[in-house]
Amino acid sequence: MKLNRRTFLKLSAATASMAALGASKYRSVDNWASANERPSNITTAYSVCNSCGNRCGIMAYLRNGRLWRITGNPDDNKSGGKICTRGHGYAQMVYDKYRLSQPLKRTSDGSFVEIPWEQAYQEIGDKLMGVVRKYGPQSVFWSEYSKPISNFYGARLMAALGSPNWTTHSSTCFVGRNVGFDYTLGGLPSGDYENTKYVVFVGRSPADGMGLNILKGLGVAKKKGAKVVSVDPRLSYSAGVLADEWVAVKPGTDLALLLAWMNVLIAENLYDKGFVENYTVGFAELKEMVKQYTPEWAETITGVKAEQIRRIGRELGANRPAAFLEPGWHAAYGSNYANSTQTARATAIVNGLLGNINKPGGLCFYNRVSFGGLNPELYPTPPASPYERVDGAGVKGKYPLTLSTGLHHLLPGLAKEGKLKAGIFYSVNPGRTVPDRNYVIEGYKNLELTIVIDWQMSETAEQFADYVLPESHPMERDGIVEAIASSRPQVTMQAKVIDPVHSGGRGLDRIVSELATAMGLERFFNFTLEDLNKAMLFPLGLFPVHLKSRGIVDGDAGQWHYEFPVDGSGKPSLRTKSGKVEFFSSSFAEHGHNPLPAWQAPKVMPSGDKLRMIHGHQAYHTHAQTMNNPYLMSITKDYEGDSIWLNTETAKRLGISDGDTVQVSGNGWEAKSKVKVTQRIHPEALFVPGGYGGFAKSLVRGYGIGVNINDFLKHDTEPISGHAMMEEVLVSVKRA
Ligand SMILES: Nc1nc2c(c(=O)[nH]1)N[C@H]1C(S)=C(S)[C@@H](COP(=O)(O)OP(=O)(O)OC[C@H]3O[C@@H](n4cnc5c(=O)[nH]c(N)nc54)[C@H](O)[C@@H]3O)O[C@H]1N2
Ligand SMILES: Nc1nc2c(c(=O)[nH]1)N[C@H]1C(S)=C(S)[C@@H](COP(=O)(O)OP(=O)(O)OC[C@H]3O[C@@H](n4cnc5c(=O)[nH]c(N)nc54)[C@H](O)[C@@H]3O)O[C@H]1N2
Ligand code: SF4
Ligand SMILES: [Mo]
Repeated sequence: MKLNRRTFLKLSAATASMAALGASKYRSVDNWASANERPSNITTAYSVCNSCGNRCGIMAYLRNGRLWRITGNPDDNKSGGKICTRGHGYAQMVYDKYRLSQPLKRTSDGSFVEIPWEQAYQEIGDKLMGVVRKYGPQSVFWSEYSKPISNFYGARLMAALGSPNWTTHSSTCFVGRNVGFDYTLGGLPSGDYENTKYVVFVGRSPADGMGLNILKGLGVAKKKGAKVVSVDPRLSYSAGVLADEWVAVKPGTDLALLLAWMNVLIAENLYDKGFVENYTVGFAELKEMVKQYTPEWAETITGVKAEQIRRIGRELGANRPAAFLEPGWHAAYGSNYANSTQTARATAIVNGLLGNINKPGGLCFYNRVSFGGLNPELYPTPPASPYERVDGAGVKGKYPLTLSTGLHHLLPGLAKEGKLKAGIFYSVNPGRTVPDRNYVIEGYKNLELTIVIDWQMSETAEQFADYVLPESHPMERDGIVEAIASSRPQVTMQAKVIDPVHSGGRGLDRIVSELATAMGLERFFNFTLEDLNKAMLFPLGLFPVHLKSRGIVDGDAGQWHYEFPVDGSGKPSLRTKSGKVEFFSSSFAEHGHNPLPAWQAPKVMPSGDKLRMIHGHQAYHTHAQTMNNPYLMSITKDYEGDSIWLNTETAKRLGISDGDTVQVSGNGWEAKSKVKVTQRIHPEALFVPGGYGGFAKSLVRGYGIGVNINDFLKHDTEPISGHAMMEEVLVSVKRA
């Protein structure tokens, strides 16, 4: 598994090409645009990139009113004024011929016909109210990829109907991480990247699963000599470009590594004693438990040499408090393994031992701006639903510890059981992004009413929508004001920068308000998006026009200090039960879960020629939504980005060569793929990139290209935070 940096840099042609796209070509636009010689047919406008959860500030350049280029907004303190390849590609989709332009209704032969909006509202409204009357409001759900606009309008529509089931994508993304951190640190802090001396990424690759704030901060820290370690079964592009050391862990075993670091920090007295004494609970129990988890023990589980584990543990201790384990997002403990929630707890605990909370170069809970809201006397707030969530999120005896955003991968099964009867999908494509294709499709097909709101077709729309409502492209509409969280809190908003290309599309605020009106619920939507934005900005002394003309404004959230949070009487006030870092979680114990993150193996383990299938994001694609994007798909073609990765030794043993077409089988699913044979992947793993394997016929540019890990997964749920398990799968591979 050895590889020197020079060979790697040659291999990373894809990254180099993206750097070229992102840096040299567009830098010249910035320079040119800031000069005073801008021709009069070029105008600029500010907005926010809607292509992923990072929501970077952007500047749009229009030539004769047509979107021409976008660049990062230099005032964005989080992104540092940069945008990624996907930002460029996403924006250009406004002019794509495959965009939806009119509401669609499914006919009896399964095809779709265009219908006017008024008819769509009337029919959907009647049917939705019919479902509510017949089965109760708890039989209706909302599902979304969490976005500011739908967080508000989706949740409000469900409340107006009396449904408790407003749901986001979180159970296939980050819920294990958040629950682990919430019950240990009382929330999810950010890394103080710029000031750190030592950072360990455990299954987080910010140059693939883009995190521009991380890349920006590390650029500064590395110039000051900071060390970066990447724990990843794969030498990711982040590991290759940013890391000083790669820890090639066996996938699914990160918990053992983390326990061994606790062991080293405690056994060698490298932890922060003052911090542990004042600001943590459960140290004695933790100390007792981790005695057994020596680096030698962890080597037998993780495959990482004991000396390497011990040395990194010592380096962490020597650099504290300006050293941290990055909180991660999806891969190692967001929603992949049976041990993910406890792995997230363990990550948070190592940080607690390092005493790095709110310290320079550590993990910080930054201030956030506080928005106002609509005056309920003028704009009545719908009452909270009296029913329990059908997916069991927050429900005693089911998933009481999980987030209020629900468990969206459970919904198809609940539809099959008849507990859910109607659903609205906004900016989410479970037909392609949720594990177990057959479970998802067969489940959702039982719904009596399915509405998809998107700007293009999707597997979800094709497979089970009764109505598809076209939202206008984000470049064509305003959004809700939002906070940018960083050491300097800021406020921004997604703003309309071009006139709509199609007259048929509408923004979600309008779609929801008009649909609610068709159902007689207009009293809860008697305001415009502008009214809402004004109400939210009021306490900040701002108006939407300020954000439209300036893009980003610094919010007044008070001076932020590097201090452990305390209340008025000086008592620790983290948002945990005790106000302190909880090494021992009494909440976990109360609900029958281990209060300490003892070693727990993942559900399945590779052996012989059975390999673990793992996945990860690709710098130039967003999940499955960019599979029909001609610009981004051309990068896939140029760099054979849809190839799966197989380790050189493993490939040799199986008689497979680089570039071969292989057959992959597991859990009753089979698929063919091109293979990239490389030393950059653990011998027991097979890596599947991104969200390929599209099967929506109307998304022609991605149809049938590559494979998708979800096809090889069987529906399953981790019991503590209730997330999906997206890497608990073994496959075999042979030459096709
Ligand atoms: N195979 C595979 N599965 C995955 C992942 C993966 O990388 N690979 N990643 C996992 C993770 S981390 C996550 S977060 C989830 C994401 O899961 P999803 O949210 O389902 O994924 P996406 O493919 O990003 O997009 C869903 C849909 O949103 C639409 N859309 C985009 N912008 C807008 C908009 O402004 N308005 C409307 N109405 N629609 C819009 C897109 O056209 C697309 O159809 O997937 C998870 N599942
Ligand atoms: N380009 C791009 N950027 C994105 C997104 C996108 O779709 N495209 N989506 C955004 C979203 S919603 C998310 S959730 C984040 C996700 O960002 P990340 O959390 O970084 O997630 P992944 O890309 O899934 O995986 C990161 C790394 O984890 C490794 N990995 C896989 N299994 C294991 C394991 O068992 N242990 C360890 N230690 N490592 C493992 C993979 O090889 C990969 O290099 O990215 C965000 N940014
Ligand atoms: S990271 Fe890229 S895709 Fe995500 S918001 Fe920023 S520019 Fe857009
Ligand atoms: Mo995600």
